Amino acid sequence: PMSAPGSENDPLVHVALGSNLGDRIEHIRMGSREIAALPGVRDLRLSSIYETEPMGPQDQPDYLNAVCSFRYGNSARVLLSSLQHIERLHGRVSTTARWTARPLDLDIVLFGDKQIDEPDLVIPHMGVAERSFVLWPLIELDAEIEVPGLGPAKSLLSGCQQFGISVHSE
Ligand code: A4P
Ligand code: MG
Repeated sequence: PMSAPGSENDPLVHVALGSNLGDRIEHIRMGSREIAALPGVRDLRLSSIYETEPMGPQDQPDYLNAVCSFRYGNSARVLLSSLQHIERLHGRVSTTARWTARPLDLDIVLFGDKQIDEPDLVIPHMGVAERSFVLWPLIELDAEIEVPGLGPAKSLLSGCQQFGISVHSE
């Protein structure tokens, strides 16, 4: 039989949130509420918020980072364009420079066990194995989570740079 809307078969999706401009906590919290309100999203959980030194150019403020997980009933492409819309709502100005400051950055880290390799959509997100600020919140939400093609997230942690990560407390 066809699976009903809101089916248990919907993939478990993980999205990384990052902010290093403006009211960083508010961008992360509002961003996760906006994701929770998207069509097809159920059971959203947000990790703790972590503070990290910038990866890439050092002449930018420290980041707050978090990960949210949810069940999702639409395609990865629909999710990507919805996330880009939310980024724009938070005043993101698109530039050609990589790794530069932004009010809100949203990356699809995992989409169930799917592997996608297209010019504008790569899943698992290519940075996951090198980014403590993605791995720690991911493991906080799902201790046994596996990254398709790379293995347990836990085992990736020891090989990655830590970017001075700490749990952010207000
Ligand atoms: N894209 C491909 N795959 C995906 C995916 N799985 N999820 C494409 C989301 N987008 C994906 O992204 C560029 C293009 O990636 C999109 O058009 C989409 O089609 P972008 O968000 O517009 O640009 P970007 O974020 O500047 O790209 P870049 O260079 O990939 O940056 P990152 O990797 O997002 O890193 N330091 C700390 N401590 N914490 C951070 O969160 N973030 C960045 C940005 C730099 N340094 C950081 C942090
Ligand atoms: Mg990005």
